[in-house]
Amino acid sequence: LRGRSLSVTSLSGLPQWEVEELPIEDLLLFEVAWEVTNKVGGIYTVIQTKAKTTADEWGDNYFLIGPYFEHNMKTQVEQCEPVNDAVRRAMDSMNKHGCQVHFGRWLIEGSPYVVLFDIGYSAWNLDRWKGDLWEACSVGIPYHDREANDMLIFGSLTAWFLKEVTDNADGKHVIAQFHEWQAGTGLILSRARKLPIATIFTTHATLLGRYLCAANIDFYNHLDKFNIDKEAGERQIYHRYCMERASVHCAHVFTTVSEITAIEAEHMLKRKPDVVTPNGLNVKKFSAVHEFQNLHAMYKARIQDFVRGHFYGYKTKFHLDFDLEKTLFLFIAGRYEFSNKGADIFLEALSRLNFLLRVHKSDVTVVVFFIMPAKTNNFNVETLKGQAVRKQLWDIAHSVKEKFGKKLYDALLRGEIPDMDNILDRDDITIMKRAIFSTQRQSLPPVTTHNMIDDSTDPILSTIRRIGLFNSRTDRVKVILHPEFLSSTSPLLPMDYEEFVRGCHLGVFPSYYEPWGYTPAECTVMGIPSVTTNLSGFGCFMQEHVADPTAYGIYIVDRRFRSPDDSCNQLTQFLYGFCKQSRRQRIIQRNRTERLSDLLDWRYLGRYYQHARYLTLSRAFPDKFHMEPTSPPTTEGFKYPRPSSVPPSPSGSQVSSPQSSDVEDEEEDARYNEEEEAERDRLNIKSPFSPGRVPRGKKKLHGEYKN
Ligand code: G6P
Ligand code: 1S3
Repeated sequence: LRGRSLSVTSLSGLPQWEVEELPIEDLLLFEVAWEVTNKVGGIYTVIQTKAKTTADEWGDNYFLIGPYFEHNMKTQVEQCEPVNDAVRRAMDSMNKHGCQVHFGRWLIEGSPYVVLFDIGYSAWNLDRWKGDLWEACSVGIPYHDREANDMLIFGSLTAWFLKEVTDNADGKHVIAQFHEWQAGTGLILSRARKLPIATIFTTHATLLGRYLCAANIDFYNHLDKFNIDKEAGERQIYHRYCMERASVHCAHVFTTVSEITAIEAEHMLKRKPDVVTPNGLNVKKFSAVHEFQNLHAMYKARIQDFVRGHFYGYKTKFHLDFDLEKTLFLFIAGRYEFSNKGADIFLEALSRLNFLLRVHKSDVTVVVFFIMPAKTNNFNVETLKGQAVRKQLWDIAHSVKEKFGKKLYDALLRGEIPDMDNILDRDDITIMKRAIFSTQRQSLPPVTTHNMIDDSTDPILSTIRRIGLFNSRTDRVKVILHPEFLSSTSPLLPMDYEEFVRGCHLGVFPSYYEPWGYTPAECTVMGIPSVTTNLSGFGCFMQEHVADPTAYGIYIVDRRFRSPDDSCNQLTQFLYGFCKQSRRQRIIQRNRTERLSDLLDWRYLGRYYQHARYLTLSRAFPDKFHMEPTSPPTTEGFKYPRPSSVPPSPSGSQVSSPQSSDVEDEEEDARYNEEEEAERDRLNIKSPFSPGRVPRGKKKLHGEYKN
């Protein structure tokens, strides 16, 4: 039977692409990850944001497999009975044999089905399963590595479940995609048992890459020189490394999230990925064009309030002496891996920026937030006091304003203009004076909001001490370490992460080790410019697909071909250039940044996953599925064009970011209008993905499907 492929038209000018159509009704798709309903790191974001696109495509034939945790189940999953016979029978059989398998709908967009295994409940099988793994691939797991043991239980349960499903699949073909080494044993055991499933293994980072980079080794220039077994052994992760490498080599199709990680994988794991599947996001468009700009203003006001409290003070050398209207908010956020995430060069660049702003007598102040979770012993008193003082001043101002307003109103009713000198009585003045006096402080605003457990050895605090960025009055760069993820219920900074990002001006992520890097991607879809690097998957992707990333507010630091000092200087120049922009220029830049969202939408990037699925089917069941030789799909050569209002300049140079100093107001207005017009034009383009999608259940076959 000859199938056909579907030509997907472009999303706001993105390239067309032939997408393989699969006979979904004859297939079952399982995606296995430790982070299903379980937020640990970036893989959670991949699975959670992609769920809607995959569920739209696969409907009731799509299942996610993950670990069961009571809290996650209660808060994120609506329990229900499986409709699918094979899944129901598999669960029943396992539950009858001493396992606890839970089923439900994950309450996220797309509401995918989830199958969750209780790891602790099945732990009694551990020794037997260790034996199975040894039989399958001669990998032994030491008893003291609790995490690896848990992963073995998870993998063994997954393989058991898939065996039961395939036994009951009633002719349906099964695809199973396993994410990262944690899910890998499920794949190894399935293959060792010769289960009739098409498998995909996706790595989001390599174990050795992460370890070696964190040790400050010149990783990318020595990729082919490492004795990998020895390196893994020395770090006591040899067994984990073996689990990872065996998973990679057992899979019909091996994928990773970026070109840079593909190169790394080839060297560390000795297999070239078959497909690169860049990470997307579930991009939501507001009906109002500039809503994201309004949200920026709204959330910035909330951050300003926090800053008012943090830098409170009166008539001492410590008081809040900078203009919040000329203050920029920068931030770095993520897993606390000091050098891998680039916190080291960021701090160094901030010290240089501070110097530049001071010598050029800039009136701009930069407040930089480090949102990286570390061990703490709650908020520190000084930080809490700052917010309490601010609140007190606010309350007093409010009550005096009420009294003042009433007196003014009464006077006007009497037809008089009140005597302004006497409108406030002595008590009011006393209360206000006392409030002002109470805001005196004897120390500098703290550089951290929490009591740090490892205060003396903490790498961020140690670097701050060394470079001397202590939030003193003369510093134009102020630093605040918030060593906890943000939450809207925090008594200090009650905002969730998304609100905070929207309120900031620039996200700075100068990572050294970053297979993809969701943080700058999230900034982009919210219309917030960001700094990334050419060692991050996201940075490379943008470099490849955007003609002039800087013009769009994507600053890419070269950490691959420059020395650390040169990279740091480049970062400093990016930051300094950003500080010199006028408000108007920042608004223009945000508009441009937000325009790149389509490129990061799963509706566009999901097709790489589609391709990987098709490829694995054609390898696992070659007599049923046939892969066209024209694949894999590629966007090679496609570049998002330079914004129309940017004058020609060397690509990637900073010149293309809208600079304030040399742009006349009139010229600037003209550009602004042009930008606006272009944006309106863009919005008239109807997205082909919404109404044009092939409805579920009406999929056509692709390639040869002989049944
Ligand atoms: C948004 C709002 C504007 C506001 C601006 C501030 O664009 O719509 O009303 O003036 O943000 O921008 P800034 O970069 O100074 O925070
Ligand atoms: C990994 O999480 P990480 O922050 O440890 O996977 C993410 C999702 O693919 C990726 O964005 C990130 O770069 C990796 O490092």
